[in-house]
Amino acid sequence: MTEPLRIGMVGYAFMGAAHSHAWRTAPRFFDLPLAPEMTALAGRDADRLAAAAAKLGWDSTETDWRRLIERDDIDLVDICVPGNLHAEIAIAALEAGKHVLCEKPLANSVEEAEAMTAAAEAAKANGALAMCGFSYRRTPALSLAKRLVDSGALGEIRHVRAQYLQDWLTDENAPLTWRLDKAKSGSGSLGDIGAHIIDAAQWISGSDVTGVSAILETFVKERPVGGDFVGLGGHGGADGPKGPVTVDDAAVFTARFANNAVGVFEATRFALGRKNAMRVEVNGSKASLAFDFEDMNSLWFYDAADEPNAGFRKIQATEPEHPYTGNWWPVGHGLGYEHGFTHQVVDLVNAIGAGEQPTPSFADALQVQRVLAAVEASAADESRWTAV
Ligand code: SOE
Repeated sequence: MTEPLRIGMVGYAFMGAAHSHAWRTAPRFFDLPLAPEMTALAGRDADRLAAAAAKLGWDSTETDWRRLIERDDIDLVDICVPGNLHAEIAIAALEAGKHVLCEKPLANSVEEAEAMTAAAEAAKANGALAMCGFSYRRTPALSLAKRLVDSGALGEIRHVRAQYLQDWLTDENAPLTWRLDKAKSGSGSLGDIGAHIIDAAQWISGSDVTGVSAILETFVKERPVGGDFVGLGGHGGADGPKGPVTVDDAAVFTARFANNAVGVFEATRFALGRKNAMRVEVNGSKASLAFDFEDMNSLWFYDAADEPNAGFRKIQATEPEHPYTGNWWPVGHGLGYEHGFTHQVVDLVNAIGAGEQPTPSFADALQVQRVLAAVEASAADESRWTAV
């Protein structure tokens, strides 16, 4: 009999649905050392919470996350709420001896991220482990990119080009949701999607960003309060009351890495036509690779050792020997957005089972947070070069 791993999750919106799906699916496709049980879901509104628990498959509910943490039948707390709540919940859960999975970005400030990292270090000594949810690391093609860099196939890394392009805020009447409120989200495109490409760039290149020069811009300064919220954006009432957008709409920056590579980063929710173009391109001394989440099962690879003019070759990352893919469908059948979350749970449960630190750790996510802070400081000071 496999021992249970009893999960308590806080939040049940977009990320809550993605994580619920992952907890349910992971043990059905992967052999895990512990059996995840969807024990309790927490949220403030009792009616909506009950409906979400029924739909997503949770056994019980708590209208106060503190109560969730007090429960003896919870082993792991999964945090899927806006960033302003991450630090308080994560630290309380770790102090109570629970494992923690926390959505990205880790926090809304470096100070919070430092406190969370210190709590994670202290908890680790007592056997409780913490991980941050940078789910794109678990996309097979991007994971393959990391494997190729680690194998030395690219040689010395010289350029990292990373973009995260969406367009769901282009409608000026998209409502003023929490993602546009600095007090709740910490920042805009920068933290919401820029954090993903910073993490991916540092992880794949194996090197930290050491300095940046940045521009932040807010194109639409006021938006309707309320309105119909559909998916991420939706449509607000154009004639109703408006409130201020307090975060960036776009973040652009150049960067240096510790290994001497140079980087260019761009994160925006205003790139019309680009729906979820999370892109990473790396140029090394021997080879290059390129990835675009809008074609997420493919990795493009150019090897200077190939015959001249061979061009980039497309690797379909669906072979059984590619990361994660052997547990799914036959070659070429492809995976989707939700699989990244399932693989995240698989890696986390395996690490907990082995008593090893899962990655990205809170310390890894703190480094991302430091880059976010440096970008904001640089942008606020006419793009001055700012050390991380
Ligand atoms: C919204 O921009 C968002 O949902 C992000 O918050 C997620 O982290 C990303 O995976 C998709 O886009």
